[in-house]
Amino acid sequence: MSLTGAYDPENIFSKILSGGIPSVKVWEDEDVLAFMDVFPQSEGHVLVISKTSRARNLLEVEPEVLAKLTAAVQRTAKAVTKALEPEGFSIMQFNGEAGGQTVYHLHFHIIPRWSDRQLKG
Ligand code: DGP
Repeated sequence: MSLTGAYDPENIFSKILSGGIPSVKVWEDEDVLAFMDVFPQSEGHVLVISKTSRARNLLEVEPEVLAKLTAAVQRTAKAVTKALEPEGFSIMQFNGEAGGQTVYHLHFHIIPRWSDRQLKG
């Protein structure tokens, strides 16, 4: 899927938000949900999404939503670091099919890293 087009309300993360697909929630408030990635690249791989925006990618997201998302990414990264004590972590965010995106609801990956462990996938 390209960078242009309409938001698909049937996408997987939309269904997670509506409760149609279960998820393992890490944290949420009225604006943001953090939940475990079902295909984790490492132990503790978490996804952070907006509960209010229909932005498919970084180009479309409203600045005030992005501010809440990035604050939630930092908060989640701190929690994951405290819980799992990784040596580092990667924040990843893909846009468009050519950019590696598979679910077209804007999301951030938080992937804990250890120097002696290879990433999966
Ligand atoms: P991306 O390539 O950035 O669009 O990553 C999408 C991520 O979504 C990928 O790491 C796997 C994850 N994912 C796909 N389907 C589900 C699902 O049904 N539940 C959860 N928790 N994660 C999913």
